[in-house]
Amino acid sequence: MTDRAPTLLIKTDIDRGTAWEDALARAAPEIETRAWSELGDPAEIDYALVWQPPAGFLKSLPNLKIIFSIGAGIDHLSSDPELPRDVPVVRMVEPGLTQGMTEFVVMNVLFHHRYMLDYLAQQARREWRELVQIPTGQRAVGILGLGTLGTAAAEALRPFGFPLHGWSRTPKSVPGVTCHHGPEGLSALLAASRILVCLLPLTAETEGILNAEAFAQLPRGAALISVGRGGHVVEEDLLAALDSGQVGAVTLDVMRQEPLPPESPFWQHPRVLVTPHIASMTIPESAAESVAAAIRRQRAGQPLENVVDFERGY
Ligand code: NDP
Ligand code: OXD
Repeated sequence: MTDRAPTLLIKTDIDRGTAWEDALARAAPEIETRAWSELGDPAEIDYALVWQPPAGFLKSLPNLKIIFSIGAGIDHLSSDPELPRDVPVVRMVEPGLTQGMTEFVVMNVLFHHRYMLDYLAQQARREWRELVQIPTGQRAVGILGLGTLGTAAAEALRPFGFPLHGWSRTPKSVPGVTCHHGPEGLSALLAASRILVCLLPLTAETEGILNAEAFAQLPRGAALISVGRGGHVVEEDLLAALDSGQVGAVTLDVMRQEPLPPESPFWQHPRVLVTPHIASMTIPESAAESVAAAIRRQRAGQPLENVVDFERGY
């Protein structure tokens, strides 16, 4: 037995100074935090809070009790062939991350609904021209993924009056949303969606789901907001759909290769808005509460929430 404090190792995504350490000291003063650069004895690490740890690293921590993903997505962990499968992985569910994604989705739905790509192009040409605006009631929005983030986005979009559709793996009921599920429910969602938002996790089943077949089922000129993972999009198919006008406008926040290579045609495409995977970010101040709550549950022998099921892939 040891009386040392339970220790949490932190490997962050971007440099946030001591934001995580400070937030965890407030939320869980009983936990010792250790920065990535101060690992010390691997046997002393009880918990790891990580984004893109080097493959094989987590296996080298013999007393690990929980792996916390700093992101909602866990593909940065499941891609590690040596990820210890006997240690629960908890994905990030925290109000700051949800709020950020909600803001980004609402902003981009409104951006495309109000033809802002066209107006930016007109401004570049010094062209003063009004485009005929349709009401929100005539612009259905389809959301692929009705989980934490997709549901929050749908709830935030509801007051604007867009007809809303959502798609999940299992049946769902979300007020004000026509819910579809399973492979058999996908076509109906696509056929309805004048704006399509992808908020799916990247799994074996969802890889490449935004392909030529899917684009062909959208109403002509539909907009796409891709905020799940770059691996959902078959990039050549998207370029072809843009060139034919089948897809009319796109927001791409996530890419197959990040950073997006300089030679990518998406950078210069007049119908594409590129953002560098910033749709949302985990906020240490609010996320520390979720991490602290999970550690307390584990220490009290209670079941953990938001544990990744590697069979289903998310
Ligand atoms: P959740 O696990 O809460 O929700 C995932 C949703 O996708 C669920 O509704 C699930 O269905 C559905 N789903 C999964 N597989 C399938 C399938 N094969 N067919 C149909 N539906 C499926 O995840 P979050 O909402 O928290 O996050 C979603 C994703 O958003 C993350 O995995 C990440 O990739 C991305 N993300 C991107 C960010 C960015 O900055 N761009 C920031 C944060 C997240 P069911 O409800 O039946 O389980
Ligand atoms: C996430 C992300 O998965 O930031 O949370 O992409």
